Amino acid sequence: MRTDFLWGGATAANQYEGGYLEGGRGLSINDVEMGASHGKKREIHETIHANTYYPSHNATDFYHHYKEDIALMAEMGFKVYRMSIAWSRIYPNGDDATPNEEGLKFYDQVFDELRRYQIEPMVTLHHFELPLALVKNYGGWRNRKLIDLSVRYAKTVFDYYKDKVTYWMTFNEINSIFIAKTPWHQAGIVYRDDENRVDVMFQAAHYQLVASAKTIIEGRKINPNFKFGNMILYNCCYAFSCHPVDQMMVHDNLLPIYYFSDVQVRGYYTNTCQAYQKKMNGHFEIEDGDLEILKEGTIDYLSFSYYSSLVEGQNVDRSADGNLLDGGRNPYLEATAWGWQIDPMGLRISLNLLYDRYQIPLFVSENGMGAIDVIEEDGTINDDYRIDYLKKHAKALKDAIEIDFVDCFGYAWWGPLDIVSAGTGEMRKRYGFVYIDVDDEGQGSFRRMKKKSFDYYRYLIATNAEEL
Ligand code: BGP
Repeated sequence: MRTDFLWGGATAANQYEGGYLEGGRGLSINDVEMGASHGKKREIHETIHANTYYPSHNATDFYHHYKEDIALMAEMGFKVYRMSIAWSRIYPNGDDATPNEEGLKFYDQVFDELRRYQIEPMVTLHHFELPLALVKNYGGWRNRKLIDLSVRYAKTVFDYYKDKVTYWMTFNEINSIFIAKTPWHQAGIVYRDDENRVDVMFQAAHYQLVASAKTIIEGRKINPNFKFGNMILYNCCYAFSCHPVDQMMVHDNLLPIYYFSDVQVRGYYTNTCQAYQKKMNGHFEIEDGDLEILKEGTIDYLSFSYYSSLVEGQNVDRSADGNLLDGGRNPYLEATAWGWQIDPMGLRISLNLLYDRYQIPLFVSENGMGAIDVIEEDGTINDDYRIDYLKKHAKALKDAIEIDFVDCFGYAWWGPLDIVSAGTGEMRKRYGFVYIDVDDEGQGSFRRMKKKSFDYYRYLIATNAEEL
């Protein structure tokens, strides 16, 4: 593997930080989302209800443990740590006249701590964490005003951290607006009875694409050395049979997956975008200047999340699950307890498909498996299943780089320390190499305990995956 390969991990503020009202932070959309047991929908409230558990309020308390946690990342040998900044820590209501100094200070201390261990921060500006006030006062991303409000927030943090952060990402899983069951996470939108839902979705998507491009244009003026990436949810999808119709169904399945990256890499709405607009009968307003902004504000690298693969076709058993996706069962693959099909070769295939399509550097910004971990009598946590998942996906990554000549410069394991599940709000769906003692009701000591996989990832990074 290339010696400068960035091994590391990834988290999101709303799933990890906690301290939801500390340091002047304002409420974000996650703070009114209840937890849910496996498989049920997370209930969204208008306001915070008394005596109700909201997983993001404390999450696993990075806010008070960041020094300890970053030391654990350093002990594993991390070269990069992908994290998000919560907009509502910087502008509590999203549109405040001045930024919240305590919020700026918190992340400044985090970046200084990372610097102590030569860990490169990679910062996501929008990871499903819209300030709640922007939903109430503007209607979320259905409102064009959010373009300039988000660019203003971005310029504030670009300016404040211009000497500490080089790698930035605009929107996490920007294509999830087309894939998730609701646009709440991605766009802070709750559909109104009188509106055309498809048009609202395409309009919000357009505003976010313009915002992403404008953010990049403005960021480059602040520091021309900034490296800007996007982040898409990638759906590795196989045709269930060699029937040509099944293959065409795979093609159609990928239209929303490529919709955003086509614009963010190429700088315009491609035929794929037009095909999806036509397929969905989606219409939206484009204002003068928008297309020029899209053309100029393209990205330097493409990042994506990959967890599992799915099957598409005329006669599939649609009982499989995945990251925001559902689809066909693959009889050749095992699945996690949450039904996500474990497919290391799928990561190699995805890297090839994305690199062939875009020919720009790639970064795996999320990969991992959620599992139920058990603490043995002797206090050990023997997560050999997680070691097996990591080992095989690292091998697939290495093959893509060394055999297929894909230009991939880094890999971030999702949730290197246990964090709250986005989909279900559960803690029992654990991803980490470090167990954090919090349960599905938010109770526990918050004590950090290394799992067996902690030493394996440290070994993998130390040997740069030479001995998989
Ligand atoms: C992606 C998000 C992450 C993370 C991941 C795993 O959609 O970018 O925030 O949550 O999914 O999903 P879950 O947490 O539901 O297991």
